[in-house]
Amino acid sequence: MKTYLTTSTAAILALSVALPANAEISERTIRIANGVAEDHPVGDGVAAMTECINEATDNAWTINAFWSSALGDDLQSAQSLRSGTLEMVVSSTSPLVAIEPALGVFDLPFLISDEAEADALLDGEFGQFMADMMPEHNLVNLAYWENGFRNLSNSLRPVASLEDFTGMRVRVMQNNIFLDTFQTLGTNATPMAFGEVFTALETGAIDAQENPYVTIDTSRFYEVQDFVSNTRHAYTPFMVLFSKPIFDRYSEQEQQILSDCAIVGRDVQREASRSLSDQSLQRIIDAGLEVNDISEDAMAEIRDAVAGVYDRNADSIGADVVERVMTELAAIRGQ
Ligand code: KDG
Repeated sequence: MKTYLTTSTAAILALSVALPANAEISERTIRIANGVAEDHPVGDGVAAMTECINEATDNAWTINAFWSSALGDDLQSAQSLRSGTLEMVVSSTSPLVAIEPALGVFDLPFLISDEAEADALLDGEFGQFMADMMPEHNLVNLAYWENGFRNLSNSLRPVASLEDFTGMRVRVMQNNIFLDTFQTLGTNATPMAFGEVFTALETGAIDAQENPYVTIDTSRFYEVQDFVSNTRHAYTPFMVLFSKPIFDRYSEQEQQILSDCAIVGRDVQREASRSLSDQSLQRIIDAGLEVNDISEDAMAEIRDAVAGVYDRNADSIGADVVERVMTELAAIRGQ
């Protein structure tokens, strides 16, 4: 596992050294759940966060990460946090709509255009507005990490137009916005937990799934798919969530260490996600998959087809939340 000592980690170190001599740091064990494999960029973020925590606590804490849904899927893990039986999960926002419907805002098709917008939105006022919804669900969001821009993979054909989606059996994350989007595109969409996707593709129970290149690579979906089409139809954030019942038992200094080190992990994880993306794409191509772009005209037709997803799901997300994200994005874009 790679290790990092970044400038921000050094800053954290300086802070931790400056902590009052009576800083309350007890011995702790933190278990981190996630659905992706350890060689996914989440692994880089966890390594950097762990190094930061070890330095700040003088190795008083033990960090144990569990990969590939070993402790359950995103939603199951988040429920364990809420009951105080698990410390941390790095989860996509999408399956958590079952806990907080407003999180569905991030699943609106083509909402975010690029990584700079994603960072500005998530690390700014809107991200804080969404994070502030978590404590009422017994969750604390420490940081937003990057799942990334999602592309369609399938075993049938290149998707180069709206018509090419027709009838395709596509697995989607478990929420109504993704279901609406892919049903509107003409597919036979099936909500499914991430841990079930590889087997469903391998057995032919489904034809397709959609995820960033780094996930198609590190979860080895390329072994059971033949085509990848560059739809970039949504940007999914990860939330680095902590159990509030457990968090509330930590001292202020310990809570600050968690928050600061999750941010250290964020910067490393995003960088790894973006630098690995091209390598993952090359591995997908080297594995023999056909990767296609989609023409501007075809993308315009696809975007138009799913534009109605916004209005149809505004009530379930919260009309104020949708309005707020659009206003924030307009400001980020200088509009
Ligand atoms: O824990 C993260 C994964 O389980 C999952 O959220 C990844 O994007 C993902 C998906 O398609 O479910």
